[in-house]
Amino acid sequence: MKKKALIFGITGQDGSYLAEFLLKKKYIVHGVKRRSSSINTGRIDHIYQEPYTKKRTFILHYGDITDSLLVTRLVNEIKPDEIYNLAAQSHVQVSFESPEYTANADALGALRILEAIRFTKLENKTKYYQAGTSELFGRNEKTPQNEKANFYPASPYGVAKLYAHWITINYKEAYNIFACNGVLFNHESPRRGETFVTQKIVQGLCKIKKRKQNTLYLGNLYAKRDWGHARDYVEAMWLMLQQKKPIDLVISTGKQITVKNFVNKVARKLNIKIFWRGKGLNEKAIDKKGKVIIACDKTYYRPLEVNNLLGDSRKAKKILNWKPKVNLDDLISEMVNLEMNR
Ligand code: NAP
Ligand code: F7E
Repeated sequence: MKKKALIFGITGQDGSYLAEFLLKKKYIVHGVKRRSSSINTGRIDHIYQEPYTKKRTFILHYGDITDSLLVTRLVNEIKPDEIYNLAAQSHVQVSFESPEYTANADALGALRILEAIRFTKLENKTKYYQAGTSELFGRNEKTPQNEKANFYPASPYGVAKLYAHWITINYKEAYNIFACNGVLFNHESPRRGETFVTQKIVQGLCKIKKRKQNTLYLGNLYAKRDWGHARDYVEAMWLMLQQKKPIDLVISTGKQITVKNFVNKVARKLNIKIFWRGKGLNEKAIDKKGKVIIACDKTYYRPLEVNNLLGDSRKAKKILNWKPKVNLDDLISEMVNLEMNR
C-alpha cells in the first residue's frame, strides 16, 4: 500500500520541493492550496502534469489553514500517514503589519491540524511535522543555536511559531501523537518568494545586469543568517517522520554571512564590480562610474531585528544521518543562473 501524505502549504517554496521528493518516494501526495484571484500554483504546475495527476498520485484540494471544518474534513477523508504543516504567513516583516492573521494561521493553524488528528482518532496512524523556525531564537544571540538554546522570538511571526512549537509538543505528550518540530534555519532556492532578501538581491542584481533596473533598495545589511538550500531541508523533514520516536531537531548549515556579504557574492557571480561607501541609512554600493547599485531604504527595516542566526545541527546529523549537500556558493549560482535565463 502506498503511503499517503497531506501537505498544507503545497504552493510554497518548501511545499513544492517536498511534493517532488515524496512523489519520487512513491507516496500519494495530497496538497492544500488556497483559492486566489490569480493562479498561485506556479511552483507545482510542472508536477501537476502527467503522469502523477493521471495516476491520481498528486491531488490538490482547496482550503485554508484558518478553516477548522475544512482541516478536519480533509484529515478525516484522506486519513494520511503523514501530515506536513508548512502553511504559514511566513514573512517576518509582514507579521508586524498583520499580527493577528499571522497568529491565526501560524499558531492556531498547527492546533487545528493536531486537533483534527485527535478528533478523527488517527493518533496511532498519522505522523505530524511542524515547520518550526530559527526565528524562535530571535534575540537570543548566543550562537551557535542548537536544540538546547533558549527561545526569545522577536516578531509576531516568531511568537506565533512558538505557540505552534509548544502545542506540537503538548499533543505529542498528552495524546501520544507522533508529532515533531523541525527548527529550520533560513533556506532558499530559485523558488524562494521575491520579497525574501536572497531572492530580492538575486532578482534585483540580475535586472541591473540586464539594464532593466537602476538601483536595488534594501534594509539592514548587517543581519547574519545561516542560509541553506530548500531541497536539502525538505529531506530532513521527511527523515524526521521516519524515526522510531518523534524528536525535535535543528536543521542548518552551521555557516553564516551578513546580508551585505550575500550582496557581494551575487555581484561577484554576475561580474558587477561594486564599492561600498557611507554608513547606516546612507550606506551605498556604487559601480566604477559612481552609479548607485545598492541603497538603503528605511521601509525595509523592521521594528525589531534578529541579528545573529547560526545553527548547530550536529544532533540531526547523528540521528537522521542528514547533512546539507548544497553550499552557499552553489545555491547562489543556481539562483542567479535561473534568474538570468528567466
Ligand atoms: P512560503 O513559500 O511562504 O509558503 C507558505 C505556504 O503556506 C504557501 O503555500 C502559502 O499559500 C501557504 N499559506 C499561507 N497562509 C495560508 C493559509 N491561511 N491557509 C493555507 N495555506 C496558507 O514559505 P516556505 O519558505 O515554503 O516555508 C514553509 C514553512 O516553513 C512555513 O511555515 C515557514 O514559516 C517555515 N519556515 C521557513 C523557513 C525558510 O527559510 N524558508 C525557515 C523556517 C521555517 P499561498 O501560495 O497561497 O500564499
Ligand atoms: O530577511 C534583512 C532582514 O526576509 C533576512 C523566513 O523564511 O527565514 C525567513 O525570515 C534578513 C533580515 O528572512 C531586506 O532584516 C535587509 O535580517 O529574507 P528575510 P527572515 O526574516 O530571516 C526564517 C528562518 C523564517 O522562518 C521565515 O519564514 O535580511 N533584510 N534588507 C531584508 N529582508 C527583506 N525581506 N527585504 C529587504 O529588503
